[in-house]
Amino acid sequence: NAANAALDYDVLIVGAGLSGIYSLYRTRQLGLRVRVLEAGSGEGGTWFWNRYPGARFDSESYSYIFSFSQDVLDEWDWTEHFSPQAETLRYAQFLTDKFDLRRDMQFDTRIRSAHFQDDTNSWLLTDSEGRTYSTRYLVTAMGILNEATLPNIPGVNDFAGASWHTSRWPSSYKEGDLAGKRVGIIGTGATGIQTIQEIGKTAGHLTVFQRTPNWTAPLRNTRIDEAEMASIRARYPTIFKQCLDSYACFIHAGDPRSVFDMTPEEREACWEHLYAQPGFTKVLAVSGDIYTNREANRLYSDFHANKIRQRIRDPALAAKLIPTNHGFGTRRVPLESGYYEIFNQPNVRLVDVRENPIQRITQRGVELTGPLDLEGDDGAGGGGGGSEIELDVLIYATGFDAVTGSFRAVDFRGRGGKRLADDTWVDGIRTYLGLTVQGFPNMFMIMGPHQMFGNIPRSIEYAVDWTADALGWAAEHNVTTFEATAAGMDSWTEHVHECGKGLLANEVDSWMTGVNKNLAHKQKRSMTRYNGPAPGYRRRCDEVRARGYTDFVTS
Ligand code: NA7
Repeated sequence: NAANAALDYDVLIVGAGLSGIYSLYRTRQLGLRVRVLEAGSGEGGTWFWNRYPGARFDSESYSYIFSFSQDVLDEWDWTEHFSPQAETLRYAQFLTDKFDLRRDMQFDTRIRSAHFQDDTNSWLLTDSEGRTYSTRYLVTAMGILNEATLPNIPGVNDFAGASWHTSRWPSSYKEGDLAGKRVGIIGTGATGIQTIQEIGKTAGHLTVFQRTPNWTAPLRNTRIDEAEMASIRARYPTIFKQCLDSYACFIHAGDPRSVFDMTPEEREACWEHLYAQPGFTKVLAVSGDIYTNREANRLYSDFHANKIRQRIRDPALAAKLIPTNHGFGTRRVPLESGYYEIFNQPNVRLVDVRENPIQRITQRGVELTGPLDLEGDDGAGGGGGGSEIELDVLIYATGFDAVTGSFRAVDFRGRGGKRLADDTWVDGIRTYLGLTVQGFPNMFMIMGPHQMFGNIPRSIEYAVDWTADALGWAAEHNVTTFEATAAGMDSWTEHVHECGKGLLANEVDSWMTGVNKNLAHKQKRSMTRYNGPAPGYRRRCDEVRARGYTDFVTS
């Protein structure tokens, strides 16, 4: 219609990661005028940006991708059970090429603001170059781990050597280039662990600055040969069905027994068996009470603590690598390949910065508050006071302003100029279905807060399908405003909080509970994700669609 024709686009999608790729594919099928705006110089999102050595899935490759196209399932081969970054990036590029999506993608375009226009019921986006884009509908596909954060340590910009955040690994720095270098890395989350176990193999000397050890367990990655890929391909329908039926969309079903239904011997045998399996088996195929009952969690944590002790030669070092302030699985459990063994190597040293805090980053390296416990010559100045560890390369594996970070980095303004992060969410995140926000009409969030964070591609696929159906319905009904209600948002938000009750993970600081100690606005926990079962989440959203979107105000 004429009102739509006055706008540049029917739909703008911010982000060309997996969410943006599938959103474009589905929106184009609706015959709408659509464009993807992406800050990077290519598609792939997470897999475009995170190129640090060792970056890979720790979910089975063939379960952690899209199911929507039989052609893609038929044509694409996975070469490893847990795909490395380069292969996953190629998968994103393969999708883009296959469906000829690139002609509607605009790269090197960083959106700075998105303002709802009350008079025309449309969105006006502005990029960092000052260019503007108008659209009826806005789809955010910005990812949940996108805004990198550096540590709030004095002197963070003073280091004179080479330095970067893991999500900005320079293409000029290949793995072998660290050979002979004195390398430091701050952070031992999923990213730090993958990086450390890889660069520890070649770095001349690696110092790991650890504030909180994380629970981690073996990934057990192996290659997939042609015959196995054929068998996986034949099982795709079963694999996706298993994912859809399970709590968090993974292929591993939980153990219906309570930890206390088993004798200590049965438990040990069961956990040993799971520990020997690849992937998240040891995280997800366990008894559910491990994540809700303190005693059950303690027993399982003790099991894993023993495993760590068995793998580290020096008991004092093992003690530093065993988490004490949170139980197993109450933070995201990264999976590793030789992580603990790396610390047995003479070229790798662990510095516990809880015990010996970092005073500042200097021109030459990292200055600690106390003296270093020296074993051999490691270039650190000892003495009675602080100590400086000299480095050639300093890597920040310090994480992200997760989930809401992208909604802060872009200045989102809804009706009446109301801000998203700083007004609507200032006292806690509020959404309707994790897909929409009252006061922000015509805006749909793919992987926004209050979404399922389990198997992310499964969540993306559902959120995009739901959104595309809503867009199709709106186009068909000549709808120019589609907005959640305040009551809907309140009751949904209450439901999300209700689902999160009793989960030990919600009593622990982590990016999943909205905490980032480097950021002033992220000191308190918040409910960032949907904690209920995925089938229940989908049922609720399906019902809203089946009712004909009567939960929304449309006109
Ligand atoms: P995470 O999991 O948020 O980890 C960040 C790490 O950096 C963590 O060990 C932090 O310690 C550490 N950190 C952050 N700031 C500091 C300062 N100032 N001093 C010392 N140490 C610090 O991010 P990742 O990138 O590893 O992983 C994010 C997700 O990406 C991951 O879960 C996967 O799903 C993919 P802390 O624990 O806060 O004490």
